[in-house]
This record gives sequence, C-alpha cells and structure tokens, in this order.
Amino acid sequence: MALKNTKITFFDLASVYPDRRSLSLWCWTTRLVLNFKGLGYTTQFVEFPDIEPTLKPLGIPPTATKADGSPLFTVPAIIDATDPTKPPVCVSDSQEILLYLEKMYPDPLRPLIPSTTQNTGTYVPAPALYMLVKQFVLSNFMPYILPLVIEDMVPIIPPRAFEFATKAIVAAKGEGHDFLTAHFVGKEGSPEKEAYWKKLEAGFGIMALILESGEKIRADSSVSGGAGEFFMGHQVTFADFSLLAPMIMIRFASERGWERVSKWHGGRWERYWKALEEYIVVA
Ligand SMILES: N[C@@H](CCC(=O)N[C@@H](CS)C(=O)NCC(=O)O)C(=O)O
Repeated sequence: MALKNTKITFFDLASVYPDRRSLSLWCWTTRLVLNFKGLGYTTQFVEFPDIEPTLKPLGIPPTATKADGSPLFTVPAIIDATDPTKPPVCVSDSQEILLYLEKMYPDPLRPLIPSTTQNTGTYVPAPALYMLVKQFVLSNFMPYILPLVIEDMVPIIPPRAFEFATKAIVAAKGEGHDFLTAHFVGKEGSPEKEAYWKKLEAGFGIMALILESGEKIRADSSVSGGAGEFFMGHQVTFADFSLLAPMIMIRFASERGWERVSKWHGGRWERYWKALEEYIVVA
C-alpha cells in the first residue's frame, strides 16, 4: 500500500537491536496505528535518559506528574507537520495519539475505533470494546510480563537506559536494587516463575474464549466470508492492537518466552501474530 503523504515524527523507545525496535507496549500501540493507516512517518528513537531532554524543548506535553511534583515526559509522542499552513501538532500519550490520528486521518471503511453510528455518516466513537481489552491487558497481563521476560530483556536494553531505570528504582526502594532484581521473580523453571506463567496463561485464556465465542457466533450466522479471527471478525480494530502489543513486547524481549505463549490455546496466538504481522514493521 502506498504511504499517505503525511509528515509525522514518531518518538519511540530504543533497544539495542540493530533496527532499534522498541520493547515498549505503549510505543508499539502507536506504531501499529501508524502502520495500519499507512501514514508516512519517520522514527526518532530515544533512550530513557533522553526522553525529557528531547521532548521538552520541542513543546511536546508531559503525560503525567512525577512523585516530586515535576512533569513526566514519556514516549510514544508524535509531531505532525503535515499541514504547512499550520504549526506542527505535538501529541503525547498513546491514547491521545490514537484519538488524534483516528480523527485527522480517518479511514471510514476501516475504523480503528468502530462507531455505533458508522453507517449514518456521523462519527461517534464507541470506545468500550478496545477499552475493555486495553484495561484487561493492563490488569491481567502487564503485572506478569515484565517479571517473566526481564532476564532476557536486560541485554536488549541500552546500558544508559538500564542505569537510568535503576536510579529510579534506587530512589524509590533504596540501595541494593537494580532494574533486573526489582522485577525478578525466579529463574526459568522455578515454581515462583511457573506460577507467573500460569497467571499470564489464564489471562490469555480469557481472551481466547472471547475470540472463540465471536468466531462461533459469526460462523453459525449467515455472515459472509466466514468467522474471522479478530475481535470484530475480519475487521482489525484497536482492540486487536491492544492485545497484539503485549505479544510484541514478549516476543521481542524473549524469543523463548514467545515459544511458550505461541503454543497456548491451540496455537491461536501464533496465528493471531501472523494475521497482523504486516503491521509489525519498524519503518
Ligand atoms: N500513558 C502513557 C505511558 C507511556 C509510558 O509510560 N512510556 C514510558 C516508556 S514505555 C516512558 O516514556 N517513561 C519515561 C519515564 O518513566 O521516565 C502512554 O500511554 O503513552
């Protein structure tokens, strides 16, 4: 698909991979949206210690407040300089970026946030589905993913970023901690770590159940074209990217971790990855 003629700078979190691909769930949700929409963009990779010094002078707004009351600057962020007659638009926070891109560059036949009134021509986003998946992932996947992949992830984190994250942990927990030990739950195969894998598998199990029941309903009905493997059948929506992003995080941090996940639920997640693979591209 030809790229749209947009001039967007995307600020993403760098890893040590040669293509610098991110290990960040949030950054991946934004990249998936940019890729899905076929928008023209360039990536500026930043490491943790460089986020604030890079974003602040550009006028990109912070997304939260630190414990000491100062503003917290985060990636993903974008600057959209597509319209030469207007000042560039700076947007931070993956949720805000999604809403901005969906509004500025809508694709009525492939809305990422399907609207309840999409056939009437009035755009009224119906956020419930993707919010449900996003919140589910945050509560039921994220507490387990980092401890499960941390050992494999550490060598892929740029050393300065590791030191930066360690400093924040020492500030919060005191000396004797680093980014690895703070998230470490046990060696691969230990009962402690296996218990975490079981919890993550249970979370994926609920998502499998939901996707399966949708497939069954659609297969039983007269919907043309078969069941479809996404939350909305054949239509990819942001609900799918909310589920795909943690899978990307697992796979890019730990190939052996992904080996395990990809076999769960009859290989569903390997198939899901393949169905969405065209959007998992570092441009
Ligand atoms: N609510 C934000 C969260 C983004 C976020 O936490 N990003 C992390 C990287 S994964 C970050 O930039 N952290 C900077 C820091 O903690 O100093 C979003 O959805 O974009």
